[in-house]
Amino acid sequence: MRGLIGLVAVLIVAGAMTASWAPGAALAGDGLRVEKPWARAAINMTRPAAAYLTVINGTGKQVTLTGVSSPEAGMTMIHKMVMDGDVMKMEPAGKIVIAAGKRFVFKPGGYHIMLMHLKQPIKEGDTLDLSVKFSSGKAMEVKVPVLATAATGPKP
Ligand SMILES: [Cu+2]
Repeated sequence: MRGLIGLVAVLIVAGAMTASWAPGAALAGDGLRVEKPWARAAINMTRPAAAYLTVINGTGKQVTLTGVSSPEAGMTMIHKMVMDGDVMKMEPAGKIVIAAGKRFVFKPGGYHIMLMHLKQPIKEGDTLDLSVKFSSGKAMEVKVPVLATAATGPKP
């Protein structure tokens, strides 16, 4: 009898874990969420891949995104696109401050996550693991579907 109760408890815990991990979303508690993660495949291993996502700050206070890492990339940077005369170029974005109740969108032509020094090919259909880090010390682990090299985003 005791064995049966133990099994039921394990099943309840497993069910709760599945419920909090909706596809494409990650939770770090306290209302911090990531939505619509996606990545652009790398043309080959010497070229970077890029990842995009939306961070929603429902915590009620300002949060600071300090960096991103991935086991698939030797180096990961947050870049932003800026105009230099009439040439668009990218530069390190530094820390990203997100006010309470606001969302921050990474997208092509704007802020993006650059995955460099790839350890394996990143191809369409793969899933990347991204860890999004915050100044609170919290990190969100995000599963990122990889789309084609010329993709402009997931289908709505
Ligand atoms: Cu870049």
